[in-house]
Amino acid sequence: MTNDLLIDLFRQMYRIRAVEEAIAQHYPEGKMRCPVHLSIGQESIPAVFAQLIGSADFAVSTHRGHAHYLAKGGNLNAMIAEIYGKSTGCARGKGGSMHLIDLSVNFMGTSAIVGNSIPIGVGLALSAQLKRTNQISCVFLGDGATEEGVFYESVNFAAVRKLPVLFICENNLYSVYSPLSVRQPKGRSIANMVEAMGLEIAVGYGHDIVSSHEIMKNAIDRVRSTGAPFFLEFTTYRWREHCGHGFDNDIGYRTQEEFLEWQTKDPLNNLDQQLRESSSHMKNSLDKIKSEIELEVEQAFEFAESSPFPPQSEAYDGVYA
Ligand SMILES: Cc1ncc(C[n+]2csc(CCOP(=O)(O)OP(=O)(O)O)c2C)c(N)n1
Ligand SMILES: [Mg+2]
Repeated sequence: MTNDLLIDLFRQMYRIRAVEEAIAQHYPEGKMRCPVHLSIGQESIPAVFAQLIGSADFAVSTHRGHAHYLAKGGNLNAMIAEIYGKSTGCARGKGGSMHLIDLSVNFMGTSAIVGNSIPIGVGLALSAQLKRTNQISCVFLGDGATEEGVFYESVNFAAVRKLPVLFICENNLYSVYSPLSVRQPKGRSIANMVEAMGLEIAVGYGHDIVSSHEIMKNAIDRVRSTGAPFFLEFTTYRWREHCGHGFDNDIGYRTQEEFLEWQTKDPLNNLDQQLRESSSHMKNSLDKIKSEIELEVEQAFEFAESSPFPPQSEAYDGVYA
């Protein structure tokens, strides 16, 4: 991978992390009145996705969807304003963190209901097939979502109708406080199960950005050339509590040792170090990228804070339409 590509990956990862760190920092002020599910620690796959997908293709995501929205090119100001419940938000302040959408880049939505966006993503692929648009539909999901019935219905439908869907499962080993070991039989592979349903699959270690890039690029090419669905499973790890701005390693469902071990595998930190060691000029370039991003993030929070709340007269707009 060239240095330019690596620097771009660094930029993508740093931007996503800076946004979510700022959300975590401001959250205790009590102005964001919706739950937030942060994906700090999981930035590598969204960053790789950002490099490989443009705005023409569709994407949908989950309750933990900030990174996917940003990776697809979703408007940052509109996302932060949405989390602040402001009328300038991407869902006009009515949806909050779990209802992100930016139609201008075909980011078609996220949902608070686990598994809910999967059939929507498959339906978008059906629309692309019927209209012969050559778009593909990318469906982000967690390991927990593969335990929902609708996941199997959707995968089956995508296989039978040969739809251009790229499923991207970010397996962060947990569903809320339940590890995979108490939810699925020992030794079962999610990807192998999906392969048995008729899909091509690939599995990767999400924090290896170079191999993840290659795996995802190959999968996107396959979906585009065959028009058929493909399932990707990447291992990753969330640092913060399941829902909220804090940490929850003390409540007993995972150990501090496990958490610290995953921190050493942080793709952002590791890439930062690798790039700095690669040339003496790199430090300045990376510092410049960081300060530009920090300014952009600060301005997004100012935009959100200074935006108006939706008027009461709009309270039921779109609800019973
Ligand atoms: C249908 C449904 N069941 C349960 C929940 C509660 N819930 C919210 S997030 C979550 C965990 C989902 O785990 P996973 O898909 O692995 O995503 P992660 O949170 O790890 O990113 C659960 C069970 C929900 N929101 N919707
Ligand atoms: Mg999970």
